[in-house]
Parts: sequence; C-alpha cells; structure tokens
Amino acid sequence: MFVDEVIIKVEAGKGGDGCTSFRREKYVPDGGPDGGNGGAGSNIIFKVDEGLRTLLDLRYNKIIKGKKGANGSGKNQTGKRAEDIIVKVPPGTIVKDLDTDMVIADLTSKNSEAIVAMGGRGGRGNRAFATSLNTAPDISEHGEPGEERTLKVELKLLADVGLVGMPSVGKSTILSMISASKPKIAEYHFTTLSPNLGVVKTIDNRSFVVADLPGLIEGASLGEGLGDRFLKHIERTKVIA
Ligand SMILES: Nc1nc2c(ncn2[C@@H]2O[C@H](COP(=O)(O)OP(=O)(O)OP(=O)(O)O)[C@@H](O)[C@H]2O)c(=O)[nH]1
Ligand SMILES: [Mg+2]
Repeated sequence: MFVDEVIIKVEAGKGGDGCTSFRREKYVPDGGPDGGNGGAGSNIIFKVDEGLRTLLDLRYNKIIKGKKGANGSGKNQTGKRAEDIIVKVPPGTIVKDLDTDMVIADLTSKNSEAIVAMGGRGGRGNRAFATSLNTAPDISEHGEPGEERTLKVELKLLADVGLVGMPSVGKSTILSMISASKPKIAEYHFTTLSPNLGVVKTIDNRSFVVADLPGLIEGASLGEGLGDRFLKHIERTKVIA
C-alpha cells in the first residue's frame, strides 16, 4: 500500500539523573563530592533509506519513544548516554511540526538524516556544584525531559518526469514500456490508484525516474475522481508529460 502522509508522535529520551555522592577512602574522613552527571536521553533521528518507497511502516507506529540516559554514579562516573532511535524513511520525506507547520527536515538525498526530537540533557551530579564556598554540596539535578512533538510526515516522490493525464490514456502503459516497472494496466478508468515509479535507462547509461500518476479529470480540484492530492508528487519533477 502507498502511504504518503502520516501523523506521528515522537518523544525523545529523558536525560539520566545526576548523582549525589561523597568519596569514601580509608583514613580520609571527609571525602569530596564525586557524584557524576547523568547521560543524555535518546535522540529520535529520521534517516533516508533508499529502498523505501512509502511511509507505510510509520503508520503502524503511532508513537516513537526514546530511552532514558543512565544515571550518574559515584566516583565521578557519568551515566551512559542512551542510544539514538533511528527511523528509516523513504527519500523525499518532509517532516513538519504539526502544531506550528514548520518544516523540521526535508530528507531528499541519499543517507541524509535529521534529529526530529532531541534527547534530554543529563542532570549534573553534586561534584559539578562544588565551589570554594561550598566544597561539599549535597544537591544534584534530575535529567531534562526529552523533546516531545507531534509530526506531520509527508512524502513527495522524487521523480524527474511526472506523467499526468486523463484516465485510460495510457500513462501506465508508457511507463511499462520504457522502464522495468510493471504497473497495473486495464481498460477501465482509475486503474492506477497511487503513483508508480520506474527507472528509465538511456543508451549512454544514464538514468532518470518517471512517476506514473492516477488519472486526473475535470473537477479533480473539487474532489472529482481521485481528486488532485497526488499532484504534490510532481511538484518537484523537472518535466511534466
Ligand atoms: N489502442 C491503444 N490502446 C492503448 C494504448 N496505450 C494503452 N492502451 C490501452 O488503454 C488502456 C488504458 O491504459 P493504461 O495504461 O492503464 O492507462 P492509464 O492512463 O494508466 O489509466 P488510469 O491509470 O486509469 O488513469 C489499456 O487497456 C491499454 O492496453 C495505445 O497506444 N493504443
Ligand atoms: Mg494508470
């Protein structure tokens, strides 16, 4: 199934708590503060996977949560930072903050990635609070909460050429002739319900991507036929045919 718009919640990990601890050594009655800082919580990262073509996987995942960083401990040990959560998305994915409509990331190129929610900073341990006036602080911080956001994730296919036309004019047929793609072809209208992509190889060994779209009819902008929402996929093509 082709899914090109998903609303999803992301909650990055909370930072680990700082630690309150004092050095204990034989023959040293008053050891100094040695509580370590907490580790950072997981970032949530979206990363392009060239093998993906739809946002389908995200659809079953209404909420993505990061892990908490480890707490600091005595002997000035900093807690381990939590591993980042990597979410794979298809090339052409645009991530917006649902509340502000601001674009957080536009993931077009191979291997591009973006942090969509930042993990919380670890809290400071008591060692970090030591000053010349207070050499034995018994305070430490909690870790900060991770960033929480509701995202609108959209996919705009990255094709070089988009095939646009009335139903049953042979758009899918053309794609099947010039590329290895095998779209459904039939004599009834609206055979194609979601975009098909095909890679066309030229004689001089270059290639380009063609998108075959559903049929467009008069009144599509008012919702006739399959509507015109799928036209967003040709916003970025170089050629519309
Ligand atoms: N006679 C003739 N028939 C064709 C030609 N190209 C395609 N067809 C036939 O026209 C019908 C529709 O072709 P499709 O490729 O499915 O058309 P489409 O534009 O993708 O249609 P939708 O996906 O429904 O919008 C099929 O039965 C094809 O076999 C052509 O050049 N000549
Ligand atoms: Mg078709």
